[in-house]
Amino acid sequence: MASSASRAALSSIPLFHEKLLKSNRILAVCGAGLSAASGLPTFRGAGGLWRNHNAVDLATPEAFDADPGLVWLFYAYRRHMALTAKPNPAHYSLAELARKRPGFKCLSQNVDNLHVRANHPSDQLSLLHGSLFTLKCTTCSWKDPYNIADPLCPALAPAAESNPDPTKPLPLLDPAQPLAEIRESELPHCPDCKTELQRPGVVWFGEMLDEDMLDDIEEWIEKEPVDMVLVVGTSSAVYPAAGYAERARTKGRTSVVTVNLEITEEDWGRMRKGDFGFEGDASLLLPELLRPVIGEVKGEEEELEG
Ligand code: BJW
Ligand code: ZN
Repeated sequence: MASSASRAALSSIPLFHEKLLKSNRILAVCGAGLSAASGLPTFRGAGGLWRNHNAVDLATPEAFDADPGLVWLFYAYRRHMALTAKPNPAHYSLAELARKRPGFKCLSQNVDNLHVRANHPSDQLSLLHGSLFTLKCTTCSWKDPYNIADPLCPALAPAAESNPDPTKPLPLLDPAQPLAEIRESELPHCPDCKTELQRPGVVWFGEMLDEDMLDDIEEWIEKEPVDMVLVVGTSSAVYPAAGYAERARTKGRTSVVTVNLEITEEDWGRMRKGDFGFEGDASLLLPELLRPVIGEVKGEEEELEG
């Protein structure tokens, strides 16, 4: 465990600002906690249940093969939620950091499109796990890079309904209310091969991330030493994302900065001299932490166009 003296240094905003102002090559690794203040649930811990299913268990090719209707409803609901959500000050702060620091690159595991809607420069953003708004064929190479139809098809309409009684859970989310069975024939099919189902363009467990994107990230890390890695709102439980902070570390130079609602004793114990840990809501912390570089950030959203 870090001693109380070093704990004070690890969470010192003035020391962090000093390091930030000297940092040009900055990497961020973001997760679901970044979008929590936008009202989108995280995967693990509270909020990680969808009906009586673990969200993580639905994010697999096996779950889709076993029950494509159920998995499509889960994703249709997440599309609807993400479309109704708005980027929060954390998304806008990272987007502004990208404009102010050309040497900044943001790797995000989030599939909700909120970085894009916060106008994060696209050449400084890698969406590790794809997007809820990309559709692809389960089998052939057909892809629709951006589709925001909501509902996507009549069978998925229950996922796009507003709550008739906000004092009660949405019927779709109440495990006590049975789901209408969705037949495969009612789900969206590939317009090219015609026979196969469409699926969300996200990366499920056991699937490869986009290889060109992984090569770009490797090249970026290898190019020159990294001054700072911001690890924001992620449990760092999923690879390869979880490995990038240590992968980018040059001993004695790189500060790894954890910004998370909860920092465990184990996390504090793993931090090294020059690292930082800030415990709290990323939407409040990031604007304050990045202020010396980004100033006061006013969020202006990118228009959604179908
Ligand atoms: C706040 C907050 C607030 C809350 N402010 N903070 C090496 C070792 C072992 C295993 C592997 C390995 N390499 C690869 C693997 C296998 C596997 C893996 O990592 N398994 C682990 C379980 C160990 N990885 C893969 O399969 C990946 N593919 C791959 O590597 O291919 C090659 C290969 C395959 C097989 C073997 C070896 C190599 C693909 C991973 C795909 C992950 N997909 C998902 C679903 C995406 C689609 C969707 O969104 O539905 O991605 S799973 C889910 O987890 C989702 C997330 O992006 C991801 C990470 O979750 P995240 O974002 O960290 O969320 P949470 O909920 O876990 O944490 C939220 C955090 O926020 C918490 O810490 C809160 O405290 C905090 N928080 N509110 C700040 N307001
Ligand atoms: Zn197809």
